[in-house]
Amino acid sequence: ARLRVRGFDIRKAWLDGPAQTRMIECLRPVLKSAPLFRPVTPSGKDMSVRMTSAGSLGWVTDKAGYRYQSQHPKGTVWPAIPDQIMDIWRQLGSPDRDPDCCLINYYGEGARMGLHQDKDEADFSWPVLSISLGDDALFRIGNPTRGGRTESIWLNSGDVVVMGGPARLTYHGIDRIRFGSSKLLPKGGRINLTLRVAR
Ligand code: MD3
Ligand code: FE
Repeated sequence: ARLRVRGFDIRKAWLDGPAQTRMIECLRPVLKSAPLFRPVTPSGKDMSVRMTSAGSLGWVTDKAGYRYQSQHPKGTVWPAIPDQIMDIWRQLGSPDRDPDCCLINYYGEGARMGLHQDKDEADFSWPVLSISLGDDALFRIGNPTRGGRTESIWLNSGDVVVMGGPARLTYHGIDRIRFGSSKLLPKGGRINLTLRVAR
């Protein structure tokens, strides 16, 4: 099914079960080379989501601020974005350019992400593509500026969302996950992949 909510293009169950399993398998070596870390906001608060990246650039945050950089906090370059993930960008993202970052967010029990805009990228004309894997997540969609009414929808494993055009700067966040709702990840939780053109 295809849903449009406030300019977000939501493809429910874009990936079937076997494709989701292949996604998790291709992420295993990526996570081995670039382990998940707990980001710290510029104000010094630990985020509840754990993160890492693949691609020439990764998104990081610490006391020095939010940014894209070419190395994992441990000092190594990020692993390449696996072909299986690039294929989804070529189908639903943009044929004109490849993403240079695949941000990998892991939500364990109780993790959430507050309403925010993604604006650390150089050019907002490129879409951002999100792939949900594992537990269900309550996704909240706001407005181009802070405040106002919001809409919430559940994202399930295999759903792909494309944020482009005027929706690119819409506030969004994850209120909560239903921990244990999916059997995809052996330890439970949710992985969200976002493909971005950072530079
Ligand atoms: C709308 N991730 O990593 S994905 C993020 O499920 C982020 O982990 C959430 O927000 C997650 O920044 C939501 C959907 C998403 C991702 C990026 C966007 C929506 C977006 C960028 C611009 C507009
Ligand atoms: Fe975001």
